[in-house]
Amino acid sequence: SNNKIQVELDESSGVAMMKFKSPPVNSLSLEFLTEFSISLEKLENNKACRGVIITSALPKIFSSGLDITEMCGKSIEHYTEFWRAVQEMWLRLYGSNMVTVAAVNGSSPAGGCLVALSCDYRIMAENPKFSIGLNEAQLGIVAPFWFKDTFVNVVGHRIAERSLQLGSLHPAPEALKLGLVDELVPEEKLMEKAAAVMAQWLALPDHARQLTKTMMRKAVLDRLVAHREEDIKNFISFVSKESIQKSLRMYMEMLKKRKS
Ligand code: CO8
Repeated sequence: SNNKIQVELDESSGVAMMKFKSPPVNSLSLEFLTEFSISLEKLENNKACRGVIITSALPKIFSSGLDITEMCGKSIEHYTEFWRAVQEMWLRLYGSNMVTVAAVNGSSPAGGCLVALSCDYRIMAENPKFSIGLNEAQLGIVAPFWFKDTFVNVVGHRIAERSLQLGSLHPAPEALKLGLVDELVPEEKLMEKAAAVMAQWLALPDHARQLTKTMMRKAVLDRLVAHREEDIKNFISFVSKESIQKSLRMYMEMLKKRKS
């Protein structure tokens, strides 16, 4: 299927625009993740593409993170397939040879934050109603080690430690202060700014930039590659616990109640 993510490559600039369009909240379901990985792979293998800007086609939400329903009351086989798809997406995005810019035009909790953190540069709309962070602890779950590694590589150990323990969702201005995003711009300027940043990064020779990126990210990528099956087992045993299932169900109920 090719309908949850819009991809448009501008051959003249070598820049692809990738827009998440999976209402209501761009949650990262198995289907979404599969399409995301395939889209990235296609761009990666396309010589005409040197960079990708990732944003949301929905108002107010970049991505609500992993689809919680994929982690509730499903079979071991399903959890295995789902978790492999989460890993695959991250390995492709974090390890991408392309320049990746996240234009965060809405809230971006948990897995949504991971997507942004995995890019080379993050620009966020300056609306303080939009927040971003790895809030797993608030759901009674623990961010996997490679979520944590990615976070530490962006903000450093101390900020990551506090933010992860508290499961903080940081409003845009705070996210900027922490270095969780690189800059804030008025929402209507977001795409223009993303294009300008992309042009700046693409002004360098690809080869040197790519080798440098690999040098910076390889240790963290290799750690998941080396422990991939173990990480899946870990996820399954964690998510299969009745106490965790209960936390996730309560969290989903809280989301629904908050609405009315
Ligand atoms: N998964 C599934 N459904 C979701 C999710 C989600 N992540 N987020 C929202 N929804 C659903 C809501 O339940 C609601 O459903 P319905 O219409 O049937 O009631 C619908 O989407 C719309 O949501 P809201 O009404 O809440 O929309 P708002 O615009 O008011 O708010 C937000 C949007 C801010 C995105 C809000 O929905 C929110 O905070 N969502 C939860 C985000 C979150 O905490 N995600 C964490 C997911 S966990 C993760 O990504 C990493 C897990 C790592 C694994 C650890 C090992 C176990």
